This record gives sequence, C-alpha cells and structure tokens, in this order.
Amino acid sequence: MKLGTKVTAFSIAMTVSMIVIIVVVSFLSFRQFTIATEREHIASIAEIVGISLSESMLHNSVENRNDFLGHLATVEGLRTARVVRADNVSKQFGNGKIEQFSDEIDARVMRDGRPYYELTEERDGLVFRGTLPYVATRTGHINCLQCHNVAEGTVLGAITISMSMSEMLRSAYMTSAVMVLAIIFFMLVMLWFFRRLVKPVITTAQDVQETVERAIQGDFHANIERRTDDEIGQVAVDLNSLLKFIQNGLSTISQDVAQLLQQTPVHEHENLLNSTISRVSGLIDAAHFKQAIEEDETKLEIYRRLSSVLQQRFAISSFSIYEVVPNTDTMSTLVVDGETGAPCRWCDPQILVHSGSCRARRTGHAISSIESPGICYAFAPDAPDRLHVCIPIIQSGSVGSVLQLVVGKDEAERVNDFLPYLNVYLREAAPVIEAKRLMDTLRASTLTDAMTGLHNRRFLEEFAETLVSSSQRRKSQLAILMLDLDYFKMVNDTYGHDAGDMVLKALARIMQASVRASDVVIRYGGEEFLIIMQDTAGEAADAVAEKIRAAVEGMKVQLPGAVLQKTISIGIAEFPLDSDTFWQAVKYADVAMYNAKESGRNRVVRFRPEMWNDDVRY
Ligand code: GH3
Ligand code: MG
Ligand code: MG
Repeated sequence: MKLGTKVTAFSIAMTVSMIVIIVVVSFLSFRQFTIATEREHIASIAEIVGISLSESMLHNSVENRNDFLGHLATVEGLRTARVVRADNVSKQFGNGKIEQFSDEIDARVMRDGRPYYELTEERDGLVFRGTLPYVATRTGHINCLQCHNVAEGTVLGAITISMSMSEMLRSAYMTSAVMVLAIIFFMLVMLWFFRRLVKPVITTAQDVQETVERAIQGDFHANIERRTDDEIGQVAVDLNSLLKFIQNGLSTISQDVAQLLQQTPVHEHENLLNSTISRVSGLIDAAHFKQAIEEDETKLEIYRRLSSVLQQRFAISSFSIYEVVPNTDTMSTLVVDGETGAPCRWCDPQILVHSGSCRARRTGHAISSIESPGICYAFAPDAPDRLHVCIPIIQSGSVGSVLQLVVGKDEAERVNDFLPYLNVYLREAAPVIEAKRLMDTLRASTLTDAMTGLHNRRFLEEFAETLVSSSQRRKSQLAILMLDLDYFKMVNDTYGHDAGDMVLKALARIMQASVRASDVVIRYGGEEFLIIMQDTAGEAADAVAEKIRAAVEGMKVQLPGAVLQKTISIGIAEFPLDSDTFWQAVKYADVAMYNAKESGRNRVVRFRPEMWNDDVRY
C-alpha cells in the first residue's frame, strides 16, 4: 500500500474511532448525569411536597393539597405528583380523597422506607419516576409527632414524582451531534495539516524509490528535489551525492577498462554496473591466463592453453593457430580445432609455403569476413557458409603467429562481442610467446653446431635419455654410426683451415641427405660425427653407412685452383644389441670406426665383441 493511502486510511480510521468513542462516552456520561440530576430533582420536589403538606396540615388547609399537587403537575417536565397515605395515617385521620391510589411501588417504598427510582419507556417518551417515603421526624422544621400518633421514623406515606426525560434526551442528542461535527471538522483540519506535513516525505520517498530502481538498471543519474529542510530533505541531498559518487567512480573504472580492452566505453542503454563487472571479470580472467602461460615451459604449451581458452571461455570449436617460421616466408600449423600439429584445415595450404597469401600475416592487422565478406581468398574455399576472423599476434614488431577463428553466420554478433576480450588474451600472450620463442632459439643455438648446422655433442647428452626411452618403449634398435674423415689433417695442412671447413660442411649436407628426418646427425668432435638412427638395425644400418661412405667418396669439393676428394671411415654399433647401455654402445661404434681406420680406411665396420680389449684407446 502506498504511503499516501496509508496516511489517509489511518487518519480516517482515527477520526471514525474517535467519533465512536466520544459519542458513546458522552452519551453514557450524559445519561448518568441526567439520571443523577433527576434523582436530586425528584428528591427536592418530594421534600417540597412533604413540607407543603405538613404546613397545610398545621394550618388546616390540607384539604387544598389536591390543588397544590395539580398545580405542581403543570410544571414543565413534571408529569405526575402524587401522595399516598400509610395505614397509620389512614387509621388516625381517615382515608384521604386523593391518597387512595397506591401501586406496588408505593406499597414497597412504604414497607421498606427506602426510595425507589425507575426509568420507563412510555408512549410519549422516556419517563423517570421516583417514589420516596415520607418519614415521621421530630427534628427539623416541623415536628411530625405533634400531629401523628406514631413513633419517630415511621413511614407516614409515599410521594411519587415522575418527570419526562424527552427534553433532556433531545438536548443530549443535540450536544452529541454538535460534538461529532466539531470532531469531524477538527479531524479534517488535522488531516489536511497532516497531509501537508507528510506530502514531502511521500514525494521524496517515491523519488527515492524510482531513483533506486533506475540505479539497479545501471542508471545512476539522480536529481531528487530537496523539498524540506529536515532529515527528509537531507536524505534527498545525500542520495544525490552518493549516486553521483558511484556514477563517477563507475565511469572512471569503465573508461579505464574500456581503454584496456581497446573497446568503446559502456553505451548509454547498457547497465553500467553489469557491463563494468563483466568487463573487469574478463580482464581478471585474462590476467589469470597470463599468469598461467608465464609458468608454462614451452611455446606449444602456451598455444595449447590458448586453444582451451578458445574452446571453454569463448566456446569456439573451429580455429587455427599458425606460426610464422622465423626468417622464412613459411608458416606452420600449431593447433587446428584443438588438435596439436593437425594439418591446415581452414585455409588454402598455399599459405604455409607462401605466408604472404595469408592476409593477416601480410597486413599485420585483423582480417574479418564478418566485417568484410569474402575479404581473404585463402580462406577455406569449401566452407562458403562460414565466417573467419584472423588476428595477427605481433612479436618483436612483426607477425609472429596468426589466430584464426572460424564460425557460423549466426555466431557473428557473439564473436564481435567477445573479440575485445580475446584481444586482451592475445595481447597478454604475445610478449610471453615472444620470450619463450627467444628462449627456444637460444636453447637451440646452444645445442647446434654453428658451422654445419648439425646438433652438437651437448644435444646428444641432453636428449640421449629421451632417445633411449622412446626406443625402449617401442622395443626397437638404435643404430649408432661413428664417422671420421680419413687423413683430414692433411687438408688443413695443405689447403688451409677454410678449405677444411668447406669439406666439413659438404660432409654435413651428405649425411643429412642420407638419413630420415627422425634420425639424428651430430657433430661429435672436430671432424668426427655420430648418426643415431631410430628403428634401424642390421643390414639397413649397414646400407645407410655404405651409402654415406660411397657418397663421401664421390664428393668433390671445389676449391680455388683444386678439387678435393676425401674418404670416410664408419663404425657401427647397435643399442641394445651390442650393449645394454647407450653410451657403451657409442664407445663400441667408435671402436669399430678405429677398426675401419686400422684396416685401411674408407670402409664401414660393424662392431664385434672381440674388438673390445685393453688395446683400444679407451
Ligand atoms: P685419420 O685418417 O687417422 O683420421 O687422420 P686425420 O688426419 O683425419 O687425423 P685426425 O682425425 O686426428 O685429424 C683431426 C684433424 O681435424 C685435426 C684438426 O686440424 C682437424 N679439424 C678438427 N676440427 C676442425 C675444424 O673445425 N676445421 C678444420 N678445418 N679442421 C678441423
Ligand atoms: Mg678424427
Ligand atoms: Mg680423421
């Protein structure tokens, strides 16, 4: 119920209750008062009648009492004035003419000697009757015992007076009516005054209610009028300043957040509080993401985490992450639809060999077919009902990788809504990916031989365990080839160190070309090389070694003014066939290589246990 209605209802209820109470109370007290007055009245009249009759007796004019009583009855309001004689008076003086009539009440009063009063409803209105005993007394104005032969205190008769109450009642009603009217008038004045007093409270309360409702909807503008100088007026002023404070605070936060999101500030029609909360929570998620990827060990882990964010936070199932291969024009797929290393699915694979075909890679800014349909020719030729948004991830000033989202047409709006948030994730990820990338490069450089581009001995030391455990898991053999150029020192001595380097580089190329991608070629020492071949054993290993030997034999290194030809000696051992420890097998390959040197060089020798004796160099 509204406050105004409550006040009115309360005032009316108060007025009605007061009227009822006052009318009832005044009516009852009026009645009591009237009855009491009438009693006194009747008693006085009875006294007068008694005295008059006694006087009449004394002056022998008692015969005229009838006239006296008749005159008395004409007094306004007096209906009856009647006297009856007691038996003792009748016995002494005979029955009077007019004292004959006696009713039950007269008889009772004469018998008991106590006055009797009653209020009766008669045809012409309310009548109050009083019957009082006339008692013989010697004291006072007249000594009754002078004439009456009775003992003092004897009841000599009864005087009955009855009076009409109608006039009294009429004035009671009139008084009540005047009082009711006065109360109604007074209450109306009160109500008017009360409403005037509470009106500003009610209006301010309504304003506060509306303002708070608007604030819940995110509109914190408030201009509640200050209607009074009291607490209510202060409430209006305080609420205005509170909401202004919230509005300003939220606007500042919202602008800062919008800046962080590189997004426009919250629109007028948006709920400022809700939008700010959701934007801030988006930023917090991105901050958590950054914290997580900083602790990730490799670049790939970061991309995998980014994939989970796409799938779980942004509900995107089709997407690709491409990485630009440093210092080349190529790209590789890192993750496609959540699958690590999956083939290119959403673009023409041409972009992998010529990354300039990828518009995002080439231009360095986001390419969206939501904004510009058909903008990129390289996008999935067989998915015409799909849209793409490709976002370049900038690292060290150039495009390091490209994130591609692939969505249905019905998702366009949703994607546009969350893109600012996704951009925050990518902005957070970019420097971390960059740092990991640099670390990877640095790490790779410590594991690579700078001159030949082959792995170095440190690489073998670090990855031997991985190689061994993977071969043990697959229960396969590792073939270990130890290679050493024959009479290489002579090259340096004759043609110089640079010529020697050229030979080593040419040899490295031959070895790389002669093995599979899964095999590992290592520059083990100055001109000593080690090749580890996975899942290769026996004749297959011999064949690769022979292929390398023959290729080296046929290799011609063009020098200024000379063409160099060299040969190579190769020793082979197998793990775990020859030894159940990997490094022992490497030693056996070395032993076999020395055996090849000793037995004339330019040959391939497989390790045999009898080669391992105290004469060998280890
Ligand atoms: P052998 O047939 O017994 O192997 O005879 P060799 O002359 O090849 O003897 P050895 O293997 O001991 O020779 C090693 C030579 O390799 C010594 C060193 O001058 C040369 N060498 C080692 N590392 C490099 C390098 O990085 N560049 C060049 N140019 N020469 C190197
Ligand atoms: Mg050597
Ligand atoms: Mg040598």
